[in-house]
Amino acid sequence: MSTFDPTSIATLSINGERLLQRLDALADIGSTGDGGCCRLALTDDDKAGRDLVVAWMHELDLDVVVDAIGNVFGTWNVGHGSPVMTGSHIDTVRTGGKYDGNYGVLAGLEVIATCKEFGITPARPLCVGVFTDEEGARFAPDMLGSLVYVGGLALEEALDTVSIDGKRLGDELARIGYAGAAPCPGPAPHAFVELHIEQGPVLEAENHAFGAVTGVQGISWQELTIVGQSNHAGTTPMHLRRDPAYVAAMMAVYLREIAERFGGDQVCTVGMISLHPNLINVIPARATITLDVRNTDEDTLCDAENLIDTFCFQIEQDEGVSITKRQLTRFEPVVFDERVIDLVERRATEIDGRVKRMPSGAGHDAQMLARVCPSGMIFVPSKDGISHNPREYTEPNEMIEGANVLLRVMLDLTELEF
Ligand code: HGY
Ligand code: MN
Ligand code: MN
Repeated sequence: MSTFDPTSIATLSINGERLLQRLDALADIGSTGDGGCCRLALTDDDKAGRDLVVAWMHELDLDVVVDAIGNVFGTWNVGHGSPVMTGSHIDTVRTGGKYDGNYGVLAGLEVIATCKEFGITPARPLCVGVFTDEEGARFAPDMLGSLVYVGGLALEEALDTVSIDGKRLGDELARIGYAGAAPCPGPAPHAFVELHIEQGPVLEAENHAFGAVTGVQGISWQELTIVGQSNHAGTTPMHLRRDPAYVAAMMAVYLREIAERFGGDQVCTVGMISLHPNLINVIPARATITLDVRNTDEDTLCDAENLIDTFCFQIEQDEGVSITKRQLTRFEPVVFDERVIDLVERRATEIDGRVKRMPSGAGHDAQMLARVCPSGMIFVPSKDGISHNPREYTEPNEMIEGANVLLRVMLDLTELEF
């Protein structure tokens, strides 16, 4: 039986000072010196970050379990039944900020610490998950660890994934000592709620304090390898060229045209372009380009992908190149559980009535947990809408209040039967 009155927890607050201190301490690991962080998945810095978070889990006397894809779970085994889980990731992109992912993990630890400090015993266990390789920046796809956890990607296939720097995921996992014993897929939690910075401009622009996240947009990642004819930059007439660099550039322009033509939530990004041999006076032999294409609507996302395929076919004919496509990620849009969204909206409104229901533009582990249990997310504003950038920033009091919403929603979820 739980020992708290749902109305009384509305007066509780997490230890904001400890949360902010821990965010800074974690940000020191892999610090890029400009306020940002670089802890690419399964690097030594990722290991050091994991070790620090595991140490904090042990300080809380949590049961710490590592699974076969390296996901780390700290569980306070109180009450009965499957746990209410929160969590996120602590791997970052190469030019990451302090808060993307880290905030949700550390706020989860704060929720448990606060319950312990105030003598609150939930009816169910509380668990904080640290999911492997959420960013997908080193090993695609993104949300890889949570995808394996929910059975969306076979463990062996995930372990054989090769990084952009040529390393096998399973080897890197073993090298950093996080190839855990717990099997994948893992057990479905009772419910899952993730606290995260918005990473976009909406909450700030519309002067909202919180986002009650309704779901996550669809994501399509492709890598195109464009092979042409390497040749001398000075002697080769333009009409005789088969130039992969030109084709890559035209692809980037075409993606922008698709986004402008579709409008709405359509976004298209070329994040990586590499040329071989990448020399000033050589028409490249090969260009490799990545396409990140997203939309909240699955049919529209498919339309964008079809346009890209048609464009590739046509420009192969026109330019005499060959294009090979590798699909790195493909997730359909996800809608969160209405009951969890309602809880987030209600508890956030208690603190500040400026709450917006909104989809997430970024991918999150919650979109994977939504496959196996009622899931949802809480957003707090991102200053200037900046993320995946050392300038990523959220006001301290906004982060503290976001963690307070997480506290209340998690405790509510321990009382809710689905
Ligand atoms: O790519 C994303 O949306 C997330 O940051 N992994
Ligand atoms: Mn994130
Ligand atoms: Mn991210």
